[in-house]
Amino acid sequence: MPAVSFPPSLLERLRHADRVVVLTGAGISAESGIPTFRDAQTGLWARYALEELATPQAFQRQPQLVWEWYAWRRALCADKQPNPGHLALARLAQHIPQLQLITQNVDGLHQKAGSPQVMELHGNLNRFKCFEQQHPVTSWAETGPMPPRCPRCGGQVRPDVVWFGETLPQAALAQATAAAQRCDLFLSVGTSALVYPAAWLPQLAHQAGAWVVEINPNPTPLTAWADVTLAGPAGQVLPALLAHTWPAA
Ligand code: BJW
Repeated sequence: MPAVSFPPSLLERLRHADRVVVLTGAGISAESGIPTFRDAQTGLWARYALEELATPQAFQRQPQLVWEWYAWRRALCADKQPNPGHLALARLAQHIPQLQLITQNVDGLHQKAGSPQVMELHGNLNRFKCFEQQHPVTSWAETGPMPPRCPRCGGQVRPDVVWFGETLPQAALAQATAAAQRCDLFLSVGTSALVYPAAWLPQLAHQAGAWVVEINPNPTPLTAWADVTLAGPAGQVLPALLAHTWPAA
């Protein structure tokens, strides 16, 4: 990675910020070995169109295919560990009086890294509910048909993630929106900023007067108007940003 330079004004703002919001996407977990979604070669959607996998209609059409895709992803994520980017964000919480970490990721790596109060906008791969009634489901017989059946209503079990066309958890979204509207600094890390409503959050923060900082090796729709762009992998940029901001820590 070419050396990323940190504008002194950014370091100063971060050092004195009371309220920081961090929004993460799949890119922060790339250095842990979890593929992102939209990479044309290696992305999670390289083999299938997203509408074949990440919509309620796809599950209704081909429940077994969708179930197996998520089972494959659960297995892929099971042994993955937080990388220096996740760990730096967990440490950031110790410096900032009010830090809200909002993630679009479903892999649980921020929690594994020790970040407090992680807000999951798109659910979690390791949580399940039934398709019809949303009953939480925690276990099933591995020998039966897949997807398994809900013990309460007999409906098909699905991962508790948010598919296209589904609403996000409303309380979390309201809290995320409020946090974006009153933060001093908004960090967008490892997201293509293409998927709404998450992609609105940095825009709301910007409109409310916060500085928006993007960390991503590739340009996104945010790059054109972000106050600072740090072009590089999160696992390198975030630890360096902390080291420059709090050199003695
Ligand atoms: C690195 C790196 C490194 C690589 N370091 N970076 C308004 C306008 C337009 C459309 C809509 C709108 N409102 C709603 C919509 C429709 C739709 C939408 O947004 N469509 C767009 C695609 C156009 N949104 C929805 O349907 C949402 N629901 C909703 O709004 O409900 C109300 C409603 C319903 C019906 C009609 C209208 C309104 C739900 C969205 C749910 C998204 N779900 C998924 C799947 C979750 C489950 C699963 O994991 O399978 O969430 S889709 C997928 O995309 C996943 C991700 O969380 C999400 C975002 O992707 P992310 O994280 O940004 O990953 P990538 O791969 O795109 O990017 C990775 C980035 O990392 C890249 O930029 C790399 O460069 C970078 N990177 N290495 C740092 N080392």
